[in-house]
Amino acid sequence: MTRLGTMVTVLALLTTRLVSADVIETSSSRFIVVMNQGGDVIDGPTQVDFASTQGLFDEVVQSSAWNEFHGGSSEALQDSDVTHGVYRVHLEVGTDADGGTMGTDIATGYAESSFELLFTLTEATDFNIAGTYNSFGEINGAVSEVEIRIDSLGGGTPSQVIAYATDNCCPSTNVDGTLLPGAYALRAHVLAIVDQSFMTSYTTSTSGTNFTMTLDVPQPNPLGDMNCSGVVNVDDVAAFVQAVLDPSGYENTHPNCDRNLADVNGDNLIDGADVSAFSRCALLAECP
Ligand SMILES: [Ca+2]
Ligand SMILES: [Ca+2]
Repeated sequence: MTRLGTMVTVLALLTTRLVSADVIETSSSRFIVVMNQGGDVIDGPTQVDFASTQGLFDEVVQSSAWNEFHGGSSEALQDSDVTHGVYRVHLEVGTDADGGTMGTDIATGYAESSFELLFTLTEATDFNIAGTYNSFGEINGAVSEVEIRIDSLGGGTPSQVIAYATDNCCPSTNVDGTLLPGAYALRAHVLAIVDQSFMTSYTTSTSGTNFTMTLDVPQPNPLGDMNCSGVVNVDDVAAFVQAVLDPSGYENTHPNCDRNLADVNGDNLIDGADVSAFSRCALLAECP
């Protein structure tokens, strides 16, 4: 091999080694649904869906159905927030057939809240999942269930259940692990069902979970961090001005930084309209 060839090979190896572990969040699916029947009155199903790669989903749905003798009510909520490498999931459901006449007719309730995030890891990556989960009610037609799992979607580490409970109040989980490169789904759901026509005991059923999954991947630099130091402060002013006024000059002086971070006001343009938002962030620590 020529000397030049050797240098190219060494450079290529160095470049490869410099690629750090990262995660690509590809899609998410989240929903909540409730329904009730009290005697001949039916309410629902009412369902709210949210499909997006990232972002906050914060919704509650309720349902109730009553007639003169029979009734039930249900509630489901989800407050989940997907940011790069950090997935915060809070799911709660409950259903109550207590208004019915036990054992004589139908009072039923159903509530479910589900979270799914698909992601791909480019290298072996450490993770932590910490939080609580609980369920109450599983007898003669009442069902409560909570599950948190990581499913392999091809390659990588095999699927694993992080937490599962039915009729078990309030354990907690704090799991560390490593996921090999591959495609995965983080899935969590909580479910509560009552059917009072079979009921001799519980007339309510609840379940819930509140946990955060954290992947050990680099966090992106914040908006306005024009010198890629990880923080936005007065040291970014000169680079910000250059990024706005002289794009090619900025890319020459900061080849490893992202000029798009100058779009501090988030309108997909990098121009003078970003100056006041940048100044508030860099000088007053009032960042978007
Ligand atoms: Ca900076
Ligand atoms: Ca802008």
